[in-house]
Amino acid sequence: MLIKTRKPSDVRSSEITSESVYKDRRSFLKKSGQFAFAGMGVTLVGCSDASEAKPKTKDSVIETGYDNIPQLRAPQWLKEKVATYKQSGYTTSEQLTPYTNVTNYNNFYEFGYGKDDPAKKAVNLKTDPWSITVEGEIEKPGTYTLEDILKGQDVEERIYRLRCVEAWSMVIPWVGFSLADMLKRFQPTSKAKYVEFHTLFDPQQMPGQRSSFSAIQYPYVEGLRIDEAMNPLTFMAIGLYGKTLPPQNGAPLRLVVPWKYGFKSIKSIVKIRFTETMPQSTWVKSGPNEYGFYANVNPEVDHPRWSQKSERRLPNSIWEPNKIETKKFNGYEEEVAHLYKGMDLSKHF
Ligand SMILES: Nc1nc2c(c(=O)[nH]1)N[C@H]1C(S)=C(S)[C@@H](COP(=O)(O)O)O[C@H]1N2
Ligand SMILES: [Mo]
Repeated sequence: MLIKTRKPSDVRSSEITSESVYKDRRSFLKKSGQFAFAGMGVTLVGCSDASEAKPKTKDSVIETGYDNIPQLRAPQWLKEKVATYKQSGYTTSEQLTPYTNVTNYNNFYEFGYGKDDPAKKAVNLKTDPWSITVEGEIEKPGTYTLEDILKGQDVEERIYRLRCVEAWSMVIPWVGFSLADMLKRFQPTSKAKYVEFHTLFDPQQMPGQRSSFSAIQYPYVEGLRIDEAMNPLTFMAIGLYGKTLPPQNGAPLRLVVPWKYGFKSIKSIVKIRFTETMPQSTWVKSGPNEYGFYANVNPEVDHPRWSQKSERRLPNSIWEPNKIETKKFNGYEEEVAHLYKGMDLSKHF
């Protein structure tokens, strides 16, 4: 994302379609009875022209919301865990971003810089067995298997907006649990002022980590102040759209911090460290004048190379740019503004 400014046209119109268009098309297809599902995992063939409502090839798949979401390769116990999710009060009336966009328009630089690289190259990421090393200022350090971590942990669905620093956004139904629930179990000491997270480092599996021209250093590291980490909004996701997380979205577990730019929501976590001093996060290291530690969504503080006043809500196209105003703290001001009382957010961006 630091490499170049994305143009509004960087979502190919052939990959997306607006909700209303696909709904119209669905009813058209239902009525005409001409359409058979070809299975998921095929790119949504979209258009903004209703006259093209009939799919052209037999590979065409219409996005279907919660129906036909693929069950991915994951251990049976994890699939069952995700399936136990309950609805929660964390929701929004905004239109969900279709599964196709959520899983084919990604940032996961370990698998390349293209938005479609993660979907293509992360397919075989090995996520079982998976364990997480927890260390630093806590009473209960150790290496925990994913199963240990999820044992006795209830999961719920939360529909959150995700606002990327590149000025696009999505609305995603995650499945997971409050990060605070998990962190409390490690019994942080009074010296624990920050929490640092690391993504898997495995160049054999992650082609981006083998590149000598990498824009960022690996492993990918992110961090939160302890009160941010403990805020009820801060979420650990193990699924989306009711199923286990696709590898391109950070399987088997990733952070979701909805009031911050997307780069804080670190994927495929293998290490959590509690520290007394502020972690050195990947993006701050790579460009401290462009990416701050706090990275709170803030329309009043522009990125040095582009405005943060508005965003493209996916899916969009050049005909339907779907440009909306960016909200302070991504619309979660009521829940989190108090964390930054007295701070100059143009300095602590
Ligand atoms: N390990 C890792 N985590 C990452 C990234 C990454 O490149 N590597 N990209 C971040 C960015 S910039 C965004 S916008 C979100 C995108 O999450 P999504 O692809 O699930 O929508 O993941 C974040 N987490
Ligand atoms: Mo991002």
